[in-house]
Amino acid sequence: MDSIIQQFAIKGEAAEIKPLKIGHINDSFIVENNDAKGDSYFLQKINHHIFRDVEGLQRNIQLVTDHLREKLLQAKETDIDRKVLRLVPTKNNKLFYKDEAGDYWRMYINIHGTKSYDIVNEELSQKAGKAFGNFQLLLSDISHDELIETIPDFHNMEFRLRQFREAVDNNAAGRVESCRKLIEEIELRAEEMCLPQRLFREGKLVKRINHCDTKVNNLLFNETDEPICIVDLDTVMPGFVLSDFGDFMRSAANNGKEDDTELANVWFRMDIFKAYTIGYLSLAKGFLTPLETEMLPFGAKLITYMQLVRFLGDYINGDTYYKTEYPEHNLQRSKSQFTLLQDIERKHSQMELFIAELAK
Ligand code: GN1
Ligand code: MG
Repeated sequence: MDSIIQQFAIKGEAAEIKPLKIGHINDSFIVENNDAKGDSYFLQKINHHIFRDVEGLQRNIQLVTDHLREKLLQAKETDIDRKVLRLVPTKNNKLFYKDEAGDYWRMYINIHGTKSYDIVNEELSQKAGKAFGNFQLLLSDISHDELIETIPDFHNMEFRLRQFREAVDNNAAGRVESCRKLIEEIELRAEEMCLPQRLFREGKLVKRINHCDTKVNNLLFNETDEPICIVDLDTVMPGFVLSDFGDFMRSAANNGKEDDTELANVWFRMDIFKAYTIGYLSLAKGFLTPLETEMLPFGAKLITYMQLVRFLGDYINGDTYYKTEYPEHNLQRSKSQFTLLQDIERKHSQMELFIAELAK
């Protein structure tokens, strides 16, 4: 590991390297600085089986962070180094390092004095809504063809269903029989969930630059619980705003965990939904179309459904995509997402009513 760190243009000397248990895809480490006053670093081994164009991925991140930094400078913000991620280049001035084993590495300056939450209260949720709304606003003037789709068709539901059906047909791990019921539930909703793709083709729904992984813990808060920085920029790409709204709901408004083994814990929190929506719309109402606003609750449903499809598809494939901690982990995740989905369906019209009132 030392030889990898040596490749990057860090200031000072690296001390302890601590592996972090975050994320289902990449491997992350904190690299402490020998000088306690110096920066510490956030090192990641990029999963290049998933992010196949690492060069393009890193270019995207550089572009997005440069753009955000420029916007904050223009707005005369202070403390900008804690508000935008900063990549540390290699000593040869590249944005990643490929080691002899063929693994890809990248490094950021670790932002000090921040925390993230897996569970939020209403106040934090409202602040998060503003922060993610502002993120979309700040990135709204990047032209779409400047960014590559780091994972092609990432949030395209039609594509995700094709992939899922292929997994079911192949039955590579012989698990299909054991999850027939969930497969049926997925198929029952398949057509409904492809609505955004159809609306897009009809020219009714637009794409904007989205984060595409707005899990609650991808927003860092500062010491006084103000949002300070949005992290995990691997999937910033054009998509429907429903994605970012929906993924926050899926993660933060779930009373239970994404992989909860106690399904009674899993239900949709309207208080978190309401607070986030108020925060988000206070920023986004200036650019959202009436259709986008109206469809936000659909976003919560869609992204929870999509995650169910992705987790169950991975279970059926024999756990080739997400990291798992035990053999049935992806199945447990699928059950939790399905339980949440059902509660979102129950509360869907309440959500629509709330948004209609707000948008008045
Ligand atoms: C993955 O690795 P992580 O936790 O940041 C996934 C997201 C899923 C999420 C589910 C590139 O994100 O799309 O929503 O797991 N990222 C990728 O928790 O597939
Ligand atoms: Mg992520």
